[in-house]
Amino acid sequence: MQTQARLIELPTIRDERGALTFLDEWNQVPFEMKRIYYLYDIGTGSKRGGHAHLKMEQILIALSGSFLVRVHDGKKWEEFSLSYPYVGLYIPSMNWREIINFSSGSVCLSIVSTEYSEEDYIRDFSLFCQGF
Ligand code: T46
Repeated sequence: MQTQARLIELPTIRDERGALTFLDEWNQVPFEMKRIYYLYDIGTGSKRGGHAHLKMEQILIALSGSFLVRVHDGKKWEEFSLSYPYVGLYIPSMNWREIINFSSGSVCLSIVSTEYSEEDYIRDFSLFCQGF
């Protein structure tokens, strides 16, 4: 299991009609894909996330616009600026994430490894830092 958040450049085919980017399991996505969701119509100054997941692994992609993802692995913060639809941010389980600085009209795609379960969320940062 990988424990570090990292950017993944996604394969992209460009021609005179435009660009097509794809992801497939195990090549670009290091987990079995179970669910997707996306954030949009995000108000200026909004913050999303603010939690860690016990089991869920994730890839975030800025399909449109840009935003900043702050990730804490239990010891330190790391920041990732997402603004290209051909770059994904892989976030392993047990990493805190906060998503801020959304540009107007931005769309954040999330591809994840688990079904939705509130029990998978750790929403208390100090508990998270204690190793939960
Ligand atoms: C994450 C960031 C990037 C559902 O009912 N089903 C779902 O699959 C999801 C993801 C959410 N919900 C409900 C739970 C809440 O009542 O939608 C509502 C908003 O969810 P939340 O406050 O968790 O939204 P964000 O943007 O803070 O976090 C979400 C994901 O929950 C989280 O996994 O990494 O997007």
